[in-house]
Amino acid sequence: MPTNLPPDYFNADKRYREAENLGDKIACLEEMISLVPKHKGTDKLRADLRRQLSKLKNEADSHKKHGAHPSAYHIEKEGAGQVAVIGPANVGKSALVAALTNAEPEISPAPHTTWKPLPGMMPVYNIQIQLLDTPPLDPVFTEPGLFDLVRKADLVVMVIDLEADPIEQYHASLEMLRSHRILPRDTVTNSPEQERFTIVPIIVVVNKCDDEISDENFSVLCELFEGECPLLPVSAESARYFDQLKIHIYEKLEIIRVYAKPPGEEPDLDTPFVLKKGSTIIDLARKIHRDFYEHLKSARVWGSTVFEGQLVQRDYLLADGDIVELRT
Ligand SMILES: Nc1nc2c(ncn2[C@@H]2O[C@H](COP(=O)(O)OP(=O)(O)OP(=O)(O)O)[C@@H](O)[C@H]2O)c(=O)[nH]1
Ligand SMILES: [Mg+2]
Repeated sequence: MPTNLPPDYFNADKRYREAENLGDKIACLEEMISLVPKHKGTDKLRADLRRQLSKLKNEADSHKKHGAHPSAYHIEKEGAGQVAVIGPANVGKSALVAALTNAEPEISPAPHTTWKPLPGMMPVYNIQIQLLDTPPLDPVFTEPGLFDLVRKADLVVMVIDLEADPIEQYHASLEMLRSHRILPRDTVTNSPEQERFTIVPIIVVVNKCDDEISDENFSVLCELFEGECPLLPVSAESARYFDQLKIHIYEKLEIIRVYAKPPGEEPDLDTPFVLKKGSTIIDLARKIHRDFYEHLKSARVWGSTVFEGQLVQRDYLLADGDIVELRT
């Protein structure tokens, strides 16, 4: 056994052995792989773990084909991005997901209403983003699957409650994430210790900002929060600030919408291709079809170029809203 494996590795290993379903086993293995320090002495261990992981993933795929149920915490990504809505009990996570998406989670004044995650699709501009309602963050009741879900999400929306103790809720939630080696991207300092953490982009949302009076309380909260992180107000009940929240989610996902235009035809502006920010012509070609990727001869762009319909190179950096004509 190689030396200098961190204690967390053994915790993950223990959970891996105890895990009862494939989804949880895969998540634990992925965690273990991320925890093994990279040096010659661990080459064999890392190779063994990877082999095991690929075996389990194959098994999971064949289960899926035969209709077996994966973990409730494993939710297939759909749409332009997967956003985990997390936070303490009763802050209004389910109310927000219900108001912003087509999902119909149970909402109740009693804490711990939600017991398993539920997806819903939220329209933003002309695309759909997947929101996941989740059970509350709670030091006693939260299942490890919730942290796996957070690690895999493209973005986390942490909800706190203006009417409760939002500062305490924020710190407690952050601490729970940290104890599962998850850090908000904005707090990353590049210290060696943080190498073993999963870094996730997080938006902190203050719910129950229902009216002007709560806006004043929100301003006070922002002052107290100075130096921590930006806060976004919202009210699931009265739909206040929904547009602002949706745009913020879109921007934080760091995606762009690009429209393909067949030569000599109009572009279809209703169905964009969604790409990561920083994508190029060749990334778009790859996304559309293998043939385009392999046989791409030229590309013209309307939008971010100096001239309309300008000929560009394969490594041309695309921008949100660009219209692209690819020729093979
Ligand atoms: N005033 C006000 N109440 C809200 C708002 N959003 C939710 N609530 C109320 O807050 C309570 C909790 O809402 P839920 O959506 O069930 O909260 P949750 O975070 O999903 O709770 P758990 O599933 O227990 O974690 C309910 O009584 C809601 O009606 C809001 O924007 N304003
Ligand atoms: Mg709920």
